[in-house]
Amino acid sequence: MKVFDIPGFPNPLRIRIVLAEKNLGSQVEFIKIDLPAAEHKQPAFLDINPLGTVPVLQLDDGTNISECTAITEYLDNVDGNPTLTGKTAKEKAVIHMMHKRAESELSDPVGYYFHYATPGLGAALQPYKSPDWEGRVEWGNRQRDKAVAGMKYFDKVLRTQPYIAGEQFSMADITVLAGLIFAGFAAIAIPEECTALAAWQGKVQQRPSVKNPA
Ligand code: GTS
Repeated sequence: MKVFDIPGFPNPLRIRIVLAEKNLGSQVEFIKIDLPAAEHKQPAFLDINPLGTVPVLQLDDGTNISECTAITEYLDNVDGNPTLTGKTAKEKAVIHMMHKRAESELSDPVGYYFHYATPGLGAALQPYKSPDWEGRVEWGNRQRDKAVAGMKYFDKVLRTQPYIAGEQFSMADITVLAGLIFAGFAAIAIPEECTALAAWQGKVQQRPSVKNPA
């Protein structure tokens, strides 16, 4: 298997944590894509993922799988023993619900804020981020506010249960964690009152897969 990504970036980190959780890191060859140089927006990479995002998992038969949710589903189920995406119908449904919220209420808005309201990854990528749109900074700032509201939502969730989707660590935890890491990089602070979220972050940061991702 190959993974097209760039080390240290938040969405690639999600998959590198999954690979470590599933002990699959040694089976993967990583191909570095130069995001600040906009390599992911050039025809060669768009042939692999028309949406121009990383990470992408390429199977040995040449199948390209993009979207962290889809990649995680594959990696979690390939050994027949899913530990991150749920075993029962109910577990799967709740994990997917909370995972969608992790993306839509936290990690995606942080990314939009970073790319639209700040210089983002720099000059080479900005032409791909609607530079002529007058409202881009105001919209980006609203995405930052949405991300902060998302942090408050997950703080509330974690006041009643140990993990984002219930009693077990799951891919929803990985996505919230990556969202918080991205938020830190984009200088969006966790509100001080979000003590349950901060305590959870301290706890999941101790997991071996998070300390040593693939
Ligand atoms: N929904 C996608 C997924 O789940 O894989 C999001 C992937 C994504 O946005 N990746 C970022 C990217 O490729 C990389 S990261 O910097 O957020 O980690 N961004 C490219 C761009 O031009 O926005």
